[in-house]
Amino acid sequence: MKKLLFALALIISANNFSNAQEKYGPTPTKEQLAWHDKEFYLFMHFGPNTFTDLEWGHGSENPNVFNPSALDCNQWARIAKAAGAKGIVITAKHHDGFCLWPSKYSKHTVRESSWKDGKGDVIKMLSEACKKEGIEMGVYISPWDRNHPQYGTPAYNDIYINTMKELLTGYGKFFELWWDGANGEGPNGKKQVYDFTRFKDSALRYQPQIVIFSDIGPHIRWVGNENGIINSTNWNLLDTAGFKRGEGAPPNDTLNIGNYNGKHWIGAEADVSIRKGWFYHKEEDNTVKSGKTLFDIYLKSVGHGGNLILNVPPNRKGLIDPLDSAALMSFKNIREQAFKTNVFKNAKWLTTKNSIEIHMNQARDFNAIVLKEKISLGQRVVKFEISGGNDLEHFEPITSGTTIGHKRIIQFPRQHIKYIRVKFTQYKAKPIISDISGYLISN
Ligand code: FUL
Repeated sequence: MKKLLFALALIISANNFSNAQEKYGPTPTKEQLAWHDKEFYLFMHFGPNTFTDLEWGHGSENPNVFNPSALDCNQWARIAKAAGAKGIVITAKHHDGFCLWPSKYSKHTVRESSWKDGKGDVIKMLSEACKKEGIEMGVYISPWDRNHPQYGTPAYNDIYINTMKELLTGYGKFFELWWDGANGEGPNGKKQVYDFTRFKDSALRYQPQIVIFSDIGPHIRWVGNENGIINSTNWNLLDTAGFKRGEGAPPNDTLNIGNYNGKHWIGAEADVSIRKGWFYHKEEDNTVKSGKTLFDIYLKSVGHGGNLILNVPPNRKGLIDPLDSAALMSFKNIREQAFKTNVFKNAKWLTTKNSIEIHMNQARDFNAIVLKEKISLGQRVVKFEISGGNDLEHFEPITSGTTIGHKRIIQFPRQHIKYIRVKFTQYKAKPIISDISGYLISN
């Protein structure tokens, strides 16, 4: 009886694991927090490469090659929404310099193409479509420009800023700005010395809420591979001093794991394409990943505390290909099915300084636990162990893990038990767990 009363006294509400609700170490800004909550969104590579079957256009392509026969951004946004994606990030300008909007600062744009007699604007159409569907939008603006005559001269830094300004002030709010790390030669064989400090200050002046991606942030980082996989140990922290974007970036495994004691909160965004290439190529139709493969990637990106940006490149018609949309819907169904029934839903939480126990009123089948840390107060858990049983006196080990962060999906062999304990065996500060749930995921 005494034991029971003690246990009851420890039952506290879900998001109140610790009373010491003080920040520990670097913490995310409110924009970064909102970004973490998006978890999954689409990437779209679209432009002359779609029509020339290149991955890196030369910048000397005839703009007339860009001529989608049935472009429909509403179809993109509809499919994104139906797939559960929170937004679309589009290559407004890739390395070939071609602008999907009629930029004043370039002569290599949709205006120079015969598509819609040079009167089209993909960015406008997409921003309207996203608004209509209630999803968000972001832009990839490649600093590397293989077309612009000024590339490789200081003047190009101003041109890049003006180009950003047009996009960031003309089409409503964007949630994300994407800077890839590639930096090659321009049309005159020169390389550019980018003024990223000015680029960043300008972007944030035009859209203070925007979250900027690059190898090293400032807000979110690359994960060191293009397979969509984040290490199971994932710190949202990174040291950036002395590092550059592109060739001067930290080693890929550092980007994949983060820095244990990193000075800045820079979350991980896993990028991957649904197909072999980033742009649509008909001969890669047989490389479209299955819903099951995409779910596996999801478990290793979102399930490892980061976000997943999944590239779904429109085809030459200017539509998401039926093969890709079918895979997206299968992915969505697998996700929904997997996380439909939280077996811990009506269970009691019992917490101590360094553990959480879940007491269900009967044994249930499950093979996955989802843990969330209250990251607004910092990332704290270093290691945990999960055990359980049907008798409070006899718990057997089930599995163990390392970091948690925004979300950690832990899988293990199927259990049929009533009691579960997550013990935090190493932490930087008192763990604050905002949620715990259990699922039976079919494989
Ligand atoms: C890289 C680029 O070089 C690829 O073409 C692609 O856009 C990928 C997402 O980023 O840096």
